Amino acid sequence: MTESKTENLDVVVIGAGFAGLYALYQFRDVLGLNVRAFEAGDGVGGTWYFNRYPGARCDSESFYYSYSFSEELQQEWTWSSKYPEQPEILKYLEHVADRFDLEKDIQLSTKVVSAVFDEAIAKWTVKTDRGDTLVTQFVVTAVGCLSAANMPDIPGRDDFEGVSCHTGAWPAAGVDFKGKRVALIGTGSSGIQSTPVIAEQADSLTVFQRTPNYTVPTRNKKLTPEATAWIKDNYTGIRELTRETAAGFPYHPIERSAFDVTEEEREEIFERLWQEGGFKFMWGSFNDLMQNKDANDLAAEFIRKKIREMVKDPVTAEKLCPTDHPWGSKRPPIDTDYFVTFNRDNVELVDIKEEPIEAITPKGVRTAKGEYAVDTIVYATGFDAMTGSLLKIEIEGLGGQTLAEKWSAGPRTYLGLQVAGFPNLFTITGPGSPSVLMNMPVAIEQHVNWISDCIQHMRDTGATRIEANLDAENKWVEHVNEAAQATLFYEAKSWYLGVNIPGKPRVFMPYVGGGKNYSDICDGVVEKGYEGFELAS
Ligand code: NA7
Repeated sequence: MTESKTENLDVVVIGAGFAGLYALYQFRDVLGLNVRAFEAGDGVGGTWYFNRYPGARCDSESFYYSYSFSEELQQEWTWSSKYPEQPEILKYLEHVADRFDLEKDIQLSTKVVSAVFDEAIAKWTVKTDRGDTLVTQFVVTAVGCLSAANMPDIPGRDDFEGVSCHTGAWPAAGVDFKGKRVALIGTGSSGIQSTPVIAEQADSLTVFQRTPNYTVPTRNKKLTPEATAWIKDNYTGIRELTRETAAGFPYHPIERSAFDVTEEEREEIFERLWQEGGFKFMWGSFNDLMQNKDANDLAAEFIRKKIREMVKDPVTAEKLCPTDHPWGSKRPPIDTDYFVTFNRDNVELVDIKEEPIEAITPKGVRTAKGEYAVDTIVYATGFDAMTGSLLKIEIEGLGGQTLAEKWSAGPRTYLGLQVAGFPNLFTITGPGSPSVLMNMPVAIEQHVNWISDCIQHMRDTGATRIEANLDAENKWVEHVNEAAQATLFYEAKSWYLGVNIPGKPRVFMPYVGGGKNYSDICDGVVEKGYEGFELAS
């Protein structure tokens, strides 16, 4: 604890990543409110501050995985490549913080530990781990959907004598793999991105895989001056298109079923998109891959065929072939040289369904078949997604009810923006909104703009308190569930459903209805006088 301060504010923003930085700018510089942001990291950047593992890069292309709110910003910033690496994205966010003079209102290295609503004054009292007490009208969470690292509770984990690190909380000083024997646990996006890079640096790498994953090549490339000029000339149209589409990408998805074409044509389409790389394999191929299992099987089989072609050892290839879930039903990674890395002499794959991990020993990882002695263990084991970071904060709403109590059977929100019983609390990209199923900056800007308009509306009309109505919340939760059940998303044990965290309620958290459809719903709510919300003075 350092010195104790008490401040009166209009808005407390929790987090200073993509969402928190824009929220601070919008509320402070556009609405003119008294705002303070709190950030656990020693620097701004959120996800891009903490996920500095080797090979970390964005899966969305730089020219649309970026802010659209400032024409000057988008004209002055030049991206080096299609899919930039973590250091470049962090530099971009630091530039944004600097350019808009945001840092003076961000308290770094500070965690918000509690927020309690005082009904008598319709304000929140927020406390931090550094002894601050803030009284504020609004609390806006910008804590990220994938920010509470999941360290698996493996017996003996803390007895390991070497270096342990989690991809989502990577040491700022980096980890030296040179000459080391490394174990990597987890084969989601983070494991898939880091495996080839660690394999190049380490003496040996043993990848412990629980579930094989489908991944499509990224095929990153430098942006030429001509491509950059085209992007900068066309930003207006690009940004409009991101707001018009389901996933927040500036591309219209193909309106074609996998069964509208012949087998040869289908192979040719998959092959062309495989060569092109990136998520286009999904939205640029056929429109029924996430609805129709037969269509999905065709894409899945195409990827398995590619794995068998790339991986020389047939036993390893088979272990790497996913068969237990439809392609895309878990968040699909994209990769750079993942599968061919298993052809290296210094890389071994351990299928932990065949030989479960029994313990971490002082010297390494012990499975049912024996001990793997290593110097370093990399946990690429993901996150307590969407709710983890929110529930780490003791949030207490009306009648002393905590958010943890309210969400004991899974998250419940209205539009992913507010929670009944928690007035004047807004959750940027909260559960129940499209969030992680979209290009995040587009989802974030839509949410911040909606919240900002709402606060302005309250100021204009003299309202001091807004709360989601319980009935509207119940209907929205039902709608979010129904939308997911109509897709193949329910067929995977994914973090979308909370299955990766032992004991977490199995509730599909993001809204699959699509970004454009969702933002229309949010706009419709406003047009109907904030339907489903109760505003009061
Ligand atoms: P993910 O996608 O949640 O992947 C985590 C991986 O770790 C996945 O392969 C898990 O296997 C595995 N895992 C999790 N817990 C364990 C335990 N206890 N033992 C062994 N293996 C385990 O996280 P990422 O960080 O890779 O990616 C997160 C998001 O970042 C990604 O979706 C993109 O949005 C960007 P499982 O599949 O659960 O069997």
